[in-house]
Amino acid sequence: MAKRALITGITGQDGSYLAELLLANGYQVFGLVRRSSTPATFARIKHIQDKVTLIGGDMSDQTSLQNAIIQAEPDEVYNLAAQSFVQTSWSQPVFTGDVTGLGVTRLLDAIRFVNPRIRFYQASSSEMFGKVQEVPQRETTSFYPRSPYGVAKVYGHWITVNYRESYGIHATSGMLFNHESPRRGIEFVTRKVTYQVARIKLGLANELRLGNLDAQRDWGFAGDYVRAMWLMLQQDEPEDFVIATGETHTVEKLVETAFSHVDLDWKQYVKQDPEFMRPAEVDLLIGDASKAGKLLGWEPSVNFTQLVHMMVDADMALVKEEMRAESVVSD
Ligand code: NAP
Ligand code: F7E
Repeated sequence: MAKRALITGITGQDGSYLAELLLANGYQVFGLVRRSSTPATFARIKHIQDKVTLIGGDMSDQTSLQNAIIQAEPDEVYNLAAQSFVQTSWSQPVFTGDVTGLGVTRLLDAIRFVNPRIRFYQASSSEMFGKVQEVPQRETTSFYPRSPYGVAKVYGHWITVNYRESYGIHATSGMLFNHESPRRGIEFVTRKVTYQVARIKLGLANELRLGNLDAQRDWGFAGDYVRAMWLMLQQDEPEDFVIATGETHTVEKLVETAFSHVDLDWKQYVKQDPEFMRPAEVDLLIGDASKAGKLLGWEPSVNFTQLVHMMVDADMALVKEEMRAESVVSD
């Protein structure tokens, strides 16, 4: 019989890649979606919407989570739903704590009541390492979060460990470093850069306003990282894993790589803007995924330069499409 999986956050970047992967692996896929007052377009999962079952619910609502689990009868639950933008977590700290932190407990408790044999994946984050206590960061590195988002993710991590130890649930925390793709939200720095590079190249814009160019991140490809999530739930025993490329680059290097891919000099277009600086910064992230390599056989297939080029190429095609659509409307 086909395995069944419930994905919270199915409409997000990772949710869409994970749904594709699970469908390809023969799963019956269910996804939790929030109500919206405007017609929901579900842009990232449009191409697979007839193959998945969407269930209404919200991470802040216990009843809806319990109902989703009763309805989906999943073998595996992947908790990807979160208020995931670090900058917003300073302006909406309580909401972030509720959805990104407490939401994990709501979901785990629903699993405990409905069927504690369900396997559970928690989308933990390198933001938990924050002001890093060790370089590179590994599973045993102490946490020092630097944002309300990072603090909420530390809570989500420990409640996952706690439900594993208290109730014997097959619960895993995947500590994933930044991962990106052409489906990345436009507010995150990689996509903000690649989309604006395309607009500048095509004559629609003439500057790119950014915050801290010195921050260093370990950026990988989202398609590789959802494969690691699935592998974690196929292990006999639940364990926590760091997923990362083991390479780090500055935001400035990201900018330079993106602009030079379309033969532009970034220095002519990039302006620093205090609006995009954070109250507390995570200066350096670089992960050691050797445990995942050894136990899961996981390794990344896309490197930094390939990732940036992939995203610039996709945004060049997207902006051209937007220009065509615009000219049809104005005709
Ligand atoms: P994303 O694109 O921002 O997607 C977040 C998803 O969560 C969306 O489907 C969103 O639904 C949903 N969501 C938000 N609030 C919700 C609520 N109250 N109830 C139900 N659903 C809600 O994030 P992502 O990049 O795919 O990341 C997936 C997960 O991994 C997140 O938990 C994130 O914090 C974590 N993570 C991400 C990275 C990374 O580099 N991408 C690294 C480590 C950990 P709407 O479409 O309705 O907004
Ligand atoms: O920022 C700097 C910014 O917003 C990366 C989320 O998926 O990964 C993500 O969190 C860096 C930071 O991602 C701008 O200060 C400079 O140092 O792309 P970001 P993030 O904060 O690292 C982790 C692992 C997650 O778990 C999160 O959910 O880039 N930066 N100038 C900027 N960042 C943004 N967004 N915009 C700028 O203009």
